Amino acid sequence: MKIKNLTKAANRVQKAIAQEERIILYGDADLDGVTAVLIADEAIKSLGGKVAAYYFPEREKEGYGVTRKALKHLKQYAPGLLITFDLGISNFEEIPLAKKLGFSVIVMDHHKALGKLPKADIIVDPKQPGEKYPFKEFAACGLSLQLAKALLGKKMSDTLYQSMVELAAVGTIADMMAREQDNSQIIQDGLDALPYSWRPGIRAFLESDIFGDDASLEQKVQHMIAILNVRDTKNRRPGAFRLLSCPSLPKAKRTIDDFVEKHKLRRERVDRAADEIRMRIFHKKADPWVFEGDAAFEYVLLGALASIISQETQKPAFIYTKSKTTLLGSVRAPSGHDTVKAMQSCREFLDTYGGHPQASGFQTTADKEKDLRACLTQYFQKNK
Ligand SMILES: [Mn+2]
Repeated sequence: MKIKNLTKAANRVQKAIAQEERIILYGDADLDGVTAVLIADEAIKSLGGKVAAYYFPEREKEGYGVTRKALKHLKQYAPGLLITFDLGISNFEEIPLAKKLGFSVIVMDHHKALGKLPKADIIVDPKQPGEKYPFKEFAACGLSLQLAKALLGKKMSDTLYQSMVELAAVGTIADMMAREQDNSQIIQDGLDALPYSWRPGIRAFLESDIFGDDASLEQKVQHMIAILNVRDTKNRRPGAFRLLSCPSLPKAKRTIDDFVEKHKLRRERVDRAADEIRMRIFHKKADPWVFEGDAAFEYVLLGALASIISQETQKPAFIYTKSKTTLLGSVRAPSGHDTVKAMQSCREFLDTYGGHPQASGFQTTADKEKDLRACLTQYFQKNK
């Protein structure tokens, strides 16, 4: 059995390659999105196709998903085939806009559909209504690997598969997807392939001295992921994308040195902000959840902060940055909580929200802060 619309998507990409349409790969800037794009890129190139453009939205500047800013930039490539990875399922307005600009749109996402589906040409999302494929916990890079398999068929050589599955494993682990069924196969194959990688960006890690002598492969991968998570976007390319597609080993090594340094500085900033939050919640031990924001909390650190605080307190943690007008937040929660459902029940106080039950995000206007806090407090008192 195949994932719904996967063959359709593969056929559409095949047609685009054959007819030399402009193909645009559009991914979330996190490691899952980046590895998903890289896998699709390798599949398309190995079939003789070309990719006209890559796009990774900068969340802090333009928001999450398919953004208007992105479409403004990408319309120079229309008409063409736009494929989105790790996002798109909730872009109800932007996808019709992309179509109006002349793009065919394939959405490859693994996020839950919010009640309806965007009007894309093809949607591959194991969590969409009507999906019969039993396994739903793919990361976007796992879906991209399935697409590559469908695209390449018998042309998928062992070497090609190994080169793709190492990326899929890294992205699946980074996205903290359940390590079961299809995912455990991806992770196992990927970890088997990784030590023999040809990819300069991975070779450079393996040959570096950043790991302890007795670090296991799994520990090395976790360390690698932490460093690849340094966003460091240049020319619209996230650091992980630049490093994992870097053709030169010496250059990859220099890039890693730079990222290690940046990672260290980032760690220090996270520690400082986490201390501030710990101090604030010290007297709120009875609260069933954490809701803390500050203009000084950097947007790029929110995910890390929410996950530290949620782990320490074992409560859902909503951590946000605020300007005079806007609140922008990241949410993490222990298993058993559904933060998307929580926000759904308070949606009148939110502009946008979405993600996974245990890892999500939101945006709203500053004047709704109090009401949002009150509404969610009520929700978490009822749903501890
Ligand atoms: Mn993802």
